[in-house]
Amino acid sequence: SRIRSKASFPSPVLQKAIVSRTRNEIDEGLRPAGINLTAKAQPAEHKQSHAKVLVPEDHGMHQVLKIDVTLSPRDPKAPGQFGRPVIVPPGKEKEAQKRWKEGNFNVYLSDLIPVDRAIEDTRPAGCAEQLVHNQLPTTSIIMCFVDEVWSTLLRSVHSVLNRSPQHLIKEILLVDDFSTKDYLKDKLDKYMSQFPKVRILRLKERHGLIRARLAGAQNATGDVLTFLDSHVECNVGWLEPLLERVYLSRKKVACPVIEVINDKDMSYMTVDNFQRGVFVWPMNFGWRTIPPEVVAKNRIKETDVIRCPVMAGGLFSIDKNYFFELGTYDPGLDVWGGENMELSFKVWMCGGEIEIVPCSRVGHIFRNDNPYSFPKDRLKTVERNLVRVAEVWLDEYKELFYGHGDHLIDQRLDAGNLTQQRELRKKLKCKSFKWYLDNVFPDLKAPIVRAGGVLVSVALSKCISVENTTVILEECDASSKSQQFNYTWLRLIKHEEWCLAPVPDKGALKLSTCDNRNSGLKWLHILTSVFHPDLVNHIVFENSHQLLCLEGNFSQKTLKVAACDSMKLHQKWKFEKYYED
Ligand code: UD2
Ligand code: MN
Repeated sequence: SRIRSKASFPSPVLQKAIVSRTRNEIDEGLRPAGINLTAKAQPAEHKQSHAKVLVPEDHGMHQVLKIDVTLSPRDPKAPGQFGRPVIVPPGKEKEAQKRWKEGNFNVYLSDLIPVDRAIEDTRPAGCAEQLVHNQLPTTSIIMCFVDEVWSTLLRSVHSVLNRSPQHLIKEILLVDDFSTKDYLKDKLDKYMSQFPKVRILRLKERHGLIRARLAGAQNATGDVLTFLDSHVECNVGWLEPLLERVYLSRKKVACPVIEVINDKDMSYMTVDNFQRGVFVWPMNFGWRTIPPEVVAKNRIKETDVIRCPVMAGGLFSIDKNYFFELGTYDPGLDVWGGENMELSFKVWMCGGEIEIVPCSRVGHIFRNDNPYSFPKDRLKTVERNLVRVAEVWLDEYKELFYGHGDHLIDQRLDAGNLTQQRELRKKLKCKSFKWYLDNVFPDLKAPIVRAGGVLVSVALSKCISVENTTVILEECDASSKSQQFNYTWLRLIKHEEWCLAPVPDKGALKLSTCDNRNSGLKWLHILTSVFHPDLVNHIVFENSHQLLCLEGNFSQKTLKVAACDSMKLHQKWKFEKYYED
């Protein structure tokens, strides 16, 4: 369905061979907050470790975090260790199946895997040697959750604690979005109390992930906000490359490469390099690989930062003050979905940048369905969110969003009050969506109308021409102004500001003032044959009882609507140009 952006996720690639690890072993000791790992934080300890420091500290930079090579997983033989796939033990299949729905992934296996398991260091070669500034800003990690599975929530937190330089983590804010599960109350409080940096913020009612993140942001004390989902595993050295980008420019929003924690066997899988976050109409997020020839021609390296038209949404670092300057998220967005589009457009159009940082990698459990309930209908919630985004940010291109949807939601859906969001856009002096398309996402196909030029009768080779407030058939003349029509995404047949419409109950035609919401003006020009193979090239008007088709009569130079008939050549039409693929 249109809102499951993850369907377009590229096949979660090459599970990397499990190599035996002699260097850079990941620390698997349950390491409570308070142990420093970097040269910056604790130079003395760092010198003792085996990690090499290439550049002395006074040069102002240091290498990204290396985990002390002398540390090794507590239990190297434990299931899932090093990110290996796990198999449900014989006889336990039923139980595993039963527990699947607790999180819409293999919860049974997750519970078998150590909460601090090691995973492969999947970074491209060169990342471990990269330098970052000593003066990196601190960050608050914000993790919202609603009824998250115990073991995955813990694994998320441990991966942050164990694989981040201590001094950069101001706090880990767990925002409990009104969970119903008992274990997420006292038991969680007690468990997390061993980690002084972990704070739990409990919301008194369900906020949805967007407003839950905002609650987290309002309570954060770090310089940078780093948002994470509650079922992730941060990989070695994940944090510093993100903060480095924000440090270089406070208007950079830095995203890690999102890798895949397999929902069935819980293995940690890497993904292809050179992927950008993009969207396709009607605003579905997806990843698209930069074509190999572009990579070659521009000598793009695997470690190079990638500019992204949109972010996936869940995992990113943003300067806290900048986030508030941008007006945060639209707080009118409900529960789930669309907020990644909103923030992406806002950042780009209002002077910022969104980047994927290949040296930062975080695994995430991609699931086929949300494991929690939506207070209202799920589809409607997401569509409403997207309508808010479209109405505020897409300018004239919003028609492409509506036109690609399954139905014309702008007519029915109350997206709520948008005044504040529109004023914010003005106040921030943000650029147009056209600018965004030209400069940030030039490869998006976004023709402003579907078809245009002269409208030719296939059988008669004559063209429709405007005469007073109606239309007639004439010799075609592509240069004639009165023969120019556009077929819009909202299904209007437009001549300048006038729209073609049937006169109700008469069969005759007229030109009326255009109105995107008036169904009395909407035509379906069928170009492909999926639903109505018999009506390809027809121009169909649907009234309450039947399908009417635009029909030409050359001897009388007239046009009318009549019952659709797939055999009638007089009902077949072609525009001069079609802008879709
Ligand atoms: C993706 C994003 C996710 C968010 C989402 C909506 C990634 C990896 N994930 O879907 O972060 O941007 O798209 O556009 O990019 N949650 C709440 N309250 C709610 C619903 C969810 O706290 O009412 C939490 C949830 O427990 C999870 C996070 O919000 O930690 C994201 O939800 P998700 O994992 O269901 O979203 P996902 O990964 O399908
Ligand atoms: Mn998620």
